[in-house]
Amino acid sequence: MNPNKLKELLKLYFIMGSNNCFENPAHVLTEAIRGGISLFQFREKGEGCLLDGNKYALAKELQRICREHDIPFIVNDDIDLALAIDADGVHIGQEDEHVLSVRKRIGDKILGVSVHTWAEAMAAKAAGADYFGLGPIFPTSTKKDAKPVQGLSFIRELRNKGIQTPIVGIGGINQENASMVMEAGADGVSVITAISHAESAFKAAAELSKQTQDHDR
Ligand code: TZP
Ligand code: MG
Repeated sequence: MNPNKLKELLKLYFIMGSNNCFENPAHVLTEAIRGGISLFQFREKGEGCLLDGNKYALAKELQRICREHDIPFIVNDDIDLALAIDADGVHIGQEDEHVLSVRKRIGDKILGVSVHTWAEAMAAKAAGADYFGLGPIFPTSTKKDAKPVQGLSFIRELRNKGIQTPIVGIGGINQENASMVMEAGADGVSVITAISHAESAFKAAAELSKQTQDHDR
């Protein structure tokens, strides 16, 4: 995808699965969209997550909501699911299928890759990643096997070295610190609980959206 168009989409990237929600996931997503998210990732993993047909059914339901509002729908890890439902893209980590092989399978769909080092970033770029996910930026309890907190230094390093690839930060990002992530050079922020656990997903998304829009460069 065109990097500038993707940078716009990454501004407020909401990630969610059923086990991240206290309320009906379809409702949480609808409210988040109303609040102004720009991209959605279906991440159905971890304790208590849905499997097989139930996972598929929720993916279809959330995808339909995204389509109604022109929000691209990204699938975490599960390339088979992404292909089966014709998702708009996938996001993978270093432990998942190799970037090159995923790129071959998904054609020109959006491909995001989590990277933690310069070498990982360069390899992901060479293999066809459209954007980098960097994190955890701040402490988070949402991902149990998260790598050590990296702060803003890696975002700054990539930008200082002239890397133009779209970057989104993840991990512990909320209304208080989102603007720091943008200032460091990210194109957007991805959040799970700042929206999914908020009393109002609408208000949380609206506030975060304002923070990221204010950083138009
Ligand atoms: N990858 C790195 S941190 C993280 C993922 C999926 C979890 C982010 O969740 P939260 O609730 O926004 O901190
Ligand atoms: Mg993964």
